[in-house]
Amino acid sequence: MRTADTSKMTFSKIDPGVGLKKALGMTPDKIIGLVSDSGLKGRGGAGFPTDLKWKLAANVEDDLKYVVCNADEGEPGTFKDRVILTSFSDLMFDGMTIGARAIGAAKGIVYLRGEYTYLRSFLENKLSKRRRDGLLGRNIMDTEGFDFDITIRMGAGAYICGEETALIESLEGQRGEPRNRPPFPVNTGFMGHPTIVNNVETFTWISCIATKGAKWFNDIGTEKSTGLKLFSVSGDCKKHGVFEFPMGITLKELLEKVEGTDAKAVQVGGASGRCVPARDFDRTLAYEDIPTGGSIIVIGQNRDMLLVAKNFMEFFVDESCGQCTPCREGNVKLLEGIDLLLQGQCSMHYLRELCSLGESMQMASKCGLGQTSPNAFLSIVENFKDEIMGRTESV
Ligand code: L3W
Ligand code: SF4
Repeated sequence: MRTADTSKMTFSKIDPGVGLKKALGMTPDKIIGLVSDSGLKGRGGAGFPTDLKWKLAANVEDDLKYVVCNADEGEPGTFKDRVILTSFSDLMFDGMTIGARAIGAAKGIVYLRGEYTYLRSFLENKLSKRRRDGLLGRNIMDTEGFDFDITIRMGAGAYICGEETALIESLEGQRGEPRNRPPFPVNTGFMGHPTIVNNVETFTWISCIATKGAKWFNDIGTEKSTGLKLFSVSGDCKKHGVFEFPMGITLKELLEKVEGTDAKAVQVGGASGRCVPARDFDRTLAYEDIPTGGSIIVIGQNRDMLLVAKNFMEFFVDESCGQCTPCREGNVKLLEGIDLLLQGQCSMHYLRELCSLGESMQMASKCGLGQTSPNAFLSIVENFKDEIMGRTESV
């Protein structure tokens, strides 16, 4: 059964416009202070403090600044942003508008995943209504001198465009290939101007924090990982779908809620995440323990872990942009190695070489894709030693 019972989500209890009105009554500094007090960290996966990102962009002197919403939700097993875009887009647009006020931006862009093209006209209609209601355009909500508008731009199906600098390249009309960082987008972003790139969910929580207060959010979760989080749950459990849980929930608790306690492992964080074995289900989903953008793939007892690793590695061979050698060549070599293991033709020595290659990719790849693509393979070899080593050539 696949569900997204949105009525149980906090977002369904927040009226759009309320948080925005409150935020527009504050100075930009105060807005950033509110975000800081909430402890909110990026919900796209990397967990960078949202207040710090906004402060860095606010501090740069430039007449042109941009707010970009990363709606290029492409991580395998992740579909929570689609629920927000479908059911709570006004809260997301409110959050972008609050961000614009905080950093001094007049333009916002939603970079929408190519596969979500069907949502484009729906979102455009929402934006038109916001313009009619004075929530976009000149002097928003009668705030003298605060002008801001949002446009929607489409991705074309490349996973790499979820990486913020590849996303910006794509917005500028170039191939979606990551840039070197630094400089970070907060300094040199879209068209060379300061740009904050935040995930759909991050902007949506901003609206809730502005409505209910920083303390409300900060009181939930752990000290270093505050607040609530949406999780996309799929795989070998009885309840699939999008669920809201507090940060810091253990995997065991989560599996009880989705009726998947018999699992052999959970892949946390999608293809780029780590495979956590059952013996570690007491660990928490939190930035200080197991960080995640919210993808939870439950792996049942009967699954062949080598095929699980193969599935993820095939994805990365397809999605690597090819710009740097460790990722372009490394993913292909890891996939070939998995095939050798499956055929019983991989020696112990070569398996060790493959693990060493994966570690080099983590260190030497240019962007998050290549730095994280070996994670699934490495964590499966580490956590399922008997199952994997039993497949090596006996000579
Ligand atoms: C200013 C500094 N800003 C870091 C900012 C940076 C970015 C954020 C996180 O993604 C995972 C990876 C992929 N001054 C800064 C700074 N920032 N230091 O903080 O940065 P970072 O480097 O920790 O992570 P990352 O490379 O952006 C790492 C996955 O995220 N990924 C993201 C996809 C997201 C979507 C989505 O939201 N729809 O698709 C892409 O690679 O898997 O594990 O904003 O600028 N000193
Ligand atoms: Fe491209 Fe991979 Fe290098 Fe990133 S790590 S720049 S996706 S080749």
